[in-house]
Amino acid sequence: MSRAYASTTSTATITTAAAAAASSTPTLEIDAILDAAPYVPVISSLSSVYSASALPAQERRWASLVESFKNLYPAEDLTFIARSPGRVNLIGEHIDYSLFDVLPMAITQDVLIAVHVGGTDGKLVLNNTDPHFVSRTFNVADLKDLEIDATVHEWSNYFLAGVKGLFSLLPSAEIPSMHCLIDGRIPTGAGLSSSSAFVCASLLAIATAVKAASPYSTTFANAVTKSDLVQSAIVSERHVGVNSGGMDQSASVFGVPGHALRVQFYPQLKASPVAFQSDDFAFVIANTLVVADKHVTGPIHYNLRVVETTVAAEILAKQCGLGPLPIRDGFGGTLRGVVEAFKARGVDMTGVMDKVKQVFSKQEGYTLAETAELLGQTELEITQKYMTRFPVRFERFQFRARALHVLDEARRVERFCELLTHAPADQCGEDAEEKYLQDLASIMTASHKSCRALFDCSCEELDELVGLAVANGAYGSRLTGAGWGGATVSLVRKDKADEFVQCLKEEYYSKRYPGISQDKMNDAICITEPGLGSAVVVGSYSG
Ligand code: NG1
Repeated sequence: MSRAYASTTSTATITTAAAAAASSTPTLEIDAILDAAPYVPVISSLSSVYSASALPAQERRWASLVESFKNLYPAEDLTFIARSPGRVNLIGEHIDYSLFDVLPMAITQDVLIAVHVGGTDGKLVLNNTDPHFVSRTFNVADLKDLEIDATVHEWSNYFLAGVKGLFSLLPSAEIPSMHCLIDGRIPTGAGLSSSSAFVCASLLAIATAVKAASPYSTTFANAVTKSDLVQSAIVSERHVGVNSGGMDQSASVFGVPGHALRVQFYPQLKASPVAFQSDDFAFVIANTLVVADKHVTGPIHYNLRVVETTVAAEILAKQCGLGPLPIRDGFGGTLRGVVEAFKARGVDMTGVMDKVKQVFSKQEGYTLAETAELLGQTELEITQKYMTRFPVRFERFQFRARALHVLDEARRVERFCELLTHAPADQCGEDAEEKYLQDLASIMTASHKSCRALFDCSCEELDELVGLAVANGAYGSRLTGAGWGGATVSLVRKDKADEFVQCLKEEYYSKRYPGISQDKMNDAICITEPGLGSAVVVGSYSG
């Protein structure tokens, strides 16, 4: 191991830009980055966006995007390119919407939106470099009152969610004519947050365009703060039909190169970059190539889990006499609220898990009628409150298993961060290093097991990839993101990472998908580096 294990963290509260700026007394490097730079950065060189290893391929891609933009809109200048990345979650799955901390990091793969601002046609034109997504045009004058039909799976809805976000930030904004070309390189349904990256990039593009078109503005820098972008993107993505947490948008906007991000949601949203002090390990993302489309399967998967965890919290509060819980985003109480209420009564996490087992003693789950009895509400009241805006389908709610996963996963995040940030320097040496990596990995492995057995969000292909990863030298491996398909993340030694990737290509991709092309495999599995969050790029669009 090249450096001691001690690593650094610091915290930047992101309630509002003004608050962040006012409270900023930066004592640590990362505080300085976030507090002194509350706005999404405006950058003129790709070398500030991508790592040296990613840069050559990205330069080719950006040149091709600029070329395509010129061919599509020959008479128009390219005003700027808005960019937001995907993320991989290292630990903390399905607990953001219960307001527990998570540990994602922004990745290289991203969504780019090339924009011309300032035409006179009064149109928002959306084109995509992927020909599957056909061109869409809207009158900018109609955008304010536009309703998104979440029942229709339509690619431009994600951009329109950004429009909604803009109006929630700036209700009297006038969106100028915008002609856009979008290039997304995050595989969809892979658990790498392509949808949030698209919404964040869209909101950033529109906010920047509004600033650029303003007669009072001489620059379009500082169009939107990172905190406003995150908070507004979280709420606006719900217009697309998913009752989402806030992890993805936070990672996409706040990403810091070389760092994971500890994202906290309680008592308020906070992002704390966590540096990896060791150069010796790497994370490998491997996509099962099973598309997990939570916008389609929301009623039986993602949105149902949000209901199960929310109602479990409400029942615990009622049955244990905790009083009313603080409500998350107008939806319901949270398991974090339950834990905090118990903490105030001197009950620790193990005690709370015991209460969960007592209150939810029926292992087979609860019907709606049984749920109504536990909550002291009618079935209609429960349906209207929790299952109308985001409809769900179920036979029995699995309160016990879901709540136990959430509480234990929250503890795993604590332990993982503890290991990353406070590992003592005197642990240096081969054996200590081995033990350190094994400790981190065992937390990841336990997380996967819990996702599979308690949260029921894995699938055969994810389990197979996790098994193959461990059999081929990974210290630990787990599904990342929502699950039900999508990708795994594995902890490997950096010097073994290429060999590891090759093994998975042979043992998973070539066997499951005979005849798969090298390009497709290279897209599916990669060694990942924590990268920069959202940015606006202007200028030469090169390194
Ligand atoms: P992905 O993997 O992007 O579908 C979803 C949620 C996250 C989080 C994870 C599970 C959205 C936009 N994202 O991520 O907030 O709950 O699942 O940990 O809903």
